Amino acid sequence: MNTSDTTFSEAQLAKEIERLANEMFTAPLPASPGISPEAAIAAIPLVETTAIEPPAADAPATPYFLELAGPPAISNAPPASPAFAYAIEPEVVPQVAASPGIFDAHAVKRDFPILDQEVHGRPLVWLDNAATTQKPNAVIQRLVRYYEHENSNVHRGAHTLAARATDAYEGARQEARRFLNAGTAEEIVFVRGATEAINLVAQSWGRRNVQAGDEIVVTWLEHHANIVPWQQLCSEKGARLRVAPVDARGQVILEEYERLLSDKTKIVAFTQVSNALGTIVPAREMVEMAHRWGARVLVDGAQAVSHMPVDVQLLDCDFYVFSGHKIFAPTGIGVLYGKKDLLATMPPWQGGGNMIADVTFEKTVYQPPPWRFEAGTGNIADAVGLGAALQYVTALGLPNIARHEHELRVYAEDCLKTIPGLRLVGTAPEKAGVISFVLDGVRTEDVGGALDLEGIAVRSGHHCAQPILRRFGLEATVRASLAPYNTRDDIDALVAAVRRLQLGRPGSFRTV
Ligand code: 7TS
Repeated sequence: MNTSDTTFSEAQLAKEIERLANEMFTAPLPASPGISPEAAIAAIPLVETTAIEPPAADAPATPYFLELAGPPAISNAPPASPAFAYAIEPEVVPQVAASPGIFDAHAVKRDFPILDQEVHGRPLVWLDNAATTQKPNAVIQRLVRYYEHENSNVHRGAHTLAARATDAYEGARQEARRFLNAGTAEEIVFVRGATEAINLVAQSWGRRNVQAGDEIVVTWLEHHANIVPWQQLCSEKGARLRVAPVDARGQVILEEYERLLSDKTKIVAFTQVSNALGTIVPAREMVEMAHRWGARVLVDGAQAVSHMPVDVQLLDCDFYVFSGHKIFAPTGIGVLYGKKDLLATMPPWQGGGNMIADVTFEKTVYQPPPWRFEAGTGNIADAVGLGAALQYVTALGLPNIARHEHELRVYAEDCLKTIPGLRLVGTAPEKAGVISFVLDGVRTEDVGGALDLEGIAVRSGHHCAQPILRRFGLEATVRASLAPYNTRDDIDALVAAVRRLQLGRPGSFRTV
């Protein structure tokens, strides 16, 4: 199929991609030998836990014994002595009018020890932030403190370290609540990352609420993590995946999106910022349109949270997901936000310790959310690290970050556009943090390799978002992605190296 803009209308393209998406994923899932873990869990009778007995009067009145005291009491009070003053106003889109002059990217860079090194004899320039971000001292030191002074399992134990670890873990949940402006910390579920969060919703909410003939709507911008779990669900249930198209600049075509919605739509799942193009979608409007049809909405914030203030109450989304490692926290930890009443209707998707209130061989009584969804020992230390990262970002100020990155991106795009044979991919007016391009006559992996030889890290490939690249007739792009520690020097280094490559003179000419 020819995906050039001139051959197909946007609507035809949308239909074609939707047909292919459904065709590819209607094959039945392979039969698993024996009983699957999901089936085993589904076979355990679900007992709603709103009727959990309160802890006995003589039970210790601490949140540290999940098994004895029921769920820990979570309050929304801010920590007694916050490390930073939280000065931002929640916003849905970047506020680029933050106070000028107070943001110093060079100073921010000094917070990140990994950036102070040479690669191939050149100062490292990290422009692969959409894949993962580097970690500031504040996060590294928080992990050190945790392992040196606090390490224990949580919610179980009379000893001091168990209490410290529990406080630190639940404190991080509070931090995530504050960061997203969720109504209560019970709406914050710790997961491995955005991928796991989406799978959790698809498996737990989706299996219970999506039936044959129902529809799930995504957009053409999605990362595979926000496509595959829904395809799996559609395949299992006989539901249909529908895809909202984007225009030639990489913006969701709202009229087409709206046309896809109907009373068959059970859930809409879309990314707030495209990882491949950087497009910021009109999330609040899209949530509202979906809600008019009674559909639930999941917003994938993996590429949004480090670039713009997010307020889940303002967005009014039902679910919001993000990965810690893309916002200066460790890998292996992330957040699923879900509206409290909605989470309370959802069965667990994994069974085990920590998520139960009572187990007999006949039945299991589950904890209420969020613990119901956190089976087994969680990633305690990295959750604590996530809390430190969110504090760090808040102290920098997301409006400042948004303004700085906006200026840097516009500067980079203006410079790159002057290079003959370079094509920017994704030119929406509202973008965050991502500059994707291809260079005539040079393979993207060769661009990536040549830049690496100059100490510059970018990603080249399909960015786990093949449908959107194919929408532009491409299999791969080179992607430079920004963080608050990037400077104009970094952009100058990138532009100079790409220019040399384009002139056929790859090599070691870099002077910055
Ligand atoms: N959603 C979006 C929009 C993403 O960009 C990514 C990861 C994910 C979900 C999945 O996040 P994970 O932490 O669970 O893996 N995106 C990228 C990327 O652009 N390059 O590497 C990973």
